[in-house]
Amino acid sequence: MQRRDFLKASLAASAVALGSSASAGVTGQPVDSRKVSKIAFPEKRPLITYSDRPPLLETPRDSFTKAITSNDEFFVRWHMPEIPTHIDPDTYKININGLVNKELHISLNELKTAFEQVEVTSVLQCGGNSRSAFNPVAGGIQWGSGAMGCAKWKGVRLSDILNRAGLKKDAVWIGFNGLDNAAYYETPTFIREMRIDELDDHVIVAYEMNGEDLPYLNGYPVRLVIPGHYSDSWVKMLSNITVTNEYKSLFFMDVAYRIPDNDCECETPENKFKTTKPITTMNVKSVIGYPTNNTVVYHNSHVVVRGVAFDDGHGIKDVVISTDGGKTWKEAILDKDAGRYAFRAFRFAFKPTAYGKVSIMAKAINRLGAEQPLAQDIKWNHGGYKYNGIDVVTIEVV
Ligand SMILES: Nc1nc2c(c(=O)[nH]1)N[C@H]1C(S)=C(S)[C@@H](COP(=O)(O)O)O[C@H]1N2
Ligand SMILES: [Mo]
Repeated sequence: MQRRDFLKASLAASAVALGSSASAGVTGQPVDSRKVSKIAFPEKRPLITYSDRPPLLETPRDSFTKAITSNDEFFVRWHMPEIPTHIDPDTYKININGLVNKELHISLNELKTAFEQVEVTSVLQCGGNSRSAFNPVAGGIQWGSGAMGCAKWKGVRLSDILNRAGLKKDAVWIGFNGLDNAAYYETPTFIREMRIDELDDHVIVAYEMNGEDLPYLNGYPVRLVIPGHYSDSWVKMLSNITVTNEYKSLFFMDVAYRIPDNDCECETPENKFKTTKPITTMNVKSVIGYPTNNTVVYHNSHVVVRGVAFDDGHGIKDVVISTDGGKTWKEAILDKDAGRYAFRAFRFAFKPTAYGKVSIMAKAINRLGAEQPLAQDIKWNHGGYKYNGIDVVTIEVV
């Protein structure tokens, strides 16, 4: 059977009945039972590895039982294969130019001493996280649920830096450029453009992650942190900030990380919607960290389901859990709030009374009342962005 046919056939399967470990594209179940690699990258423990050049590393699902993701297990995504391997912290400069009154060349030392220092705990999630749950398959890396993490970031407000440079009256766009490069000069480097009015005080130029220097693979020595927004705009190894009054049509702004510009943000594989818009703020989502697919537990034992929930900064109001395929839902206990942009860890205790395969579902609801849709109600888009179906893991009760 062709892959496509297989996927069509599996569409008919119930979203909660299957605990299949290896098959891709079972509706609503991201494939996150892939094995971690035997080889570890510098500053990282072994992670799920899709490519080593550029490095594409996913955090295993079982990490998502706690509010902070540690640096050595934090996922990694680069678009460009050429990443500088020698960065001298004594000579590194962030350049601010374009439509500014005064060009700046800020050293790391100046960044840490000549500006107000701020901290924010925030989720960093790729817009393509959980893409493998889309059915039919959507193009791109078939991430499970681990293209995300939450860290405490420290740095300087972007607005403080821009104020020091002084924006000219006609300034509209800001381009952010990292030091990574394409292998061929025709391909663009990684540049993001944002409208100045999209950026607020929460945006920081960060040099610290969970109390340490940023790991090299997470953008050492500095990266943008844009709480509440998908991480394609969180430019790593940030070296240049250019203020302009025209939109430059750069590859990543024009092609990648865009969704249909209609109300449902959806389309079909056959009918691509003509106009697109960038993905920006994150929708409400939860991921179960324990148990995971195929975990074996004893009948009538005390099982504590644990996971994390988050949204774009409105804050999580409730997480509800079902252990009967969605017929009944009970409230999980939320751990203490680590800030509106952070993971909200949750716990739910239950005693399995059935034998065999049992599915556990988690649904997060935010303070606006927005909630995760059922997997079968997820709207499809070509890029496979913004998946936030109710999370499902299927365990074995013996
Ligand atoms: N310089 C640079 N910054 C980048 C990227 C990149 O390829 N180059 N990828 C972006 C995307 S799409 C994601 S998902 C995040 C990943 O951040 P991480 O590797 O720290 O997890 O970095 C963003 N910033
Ligand atoms: Mo991404």
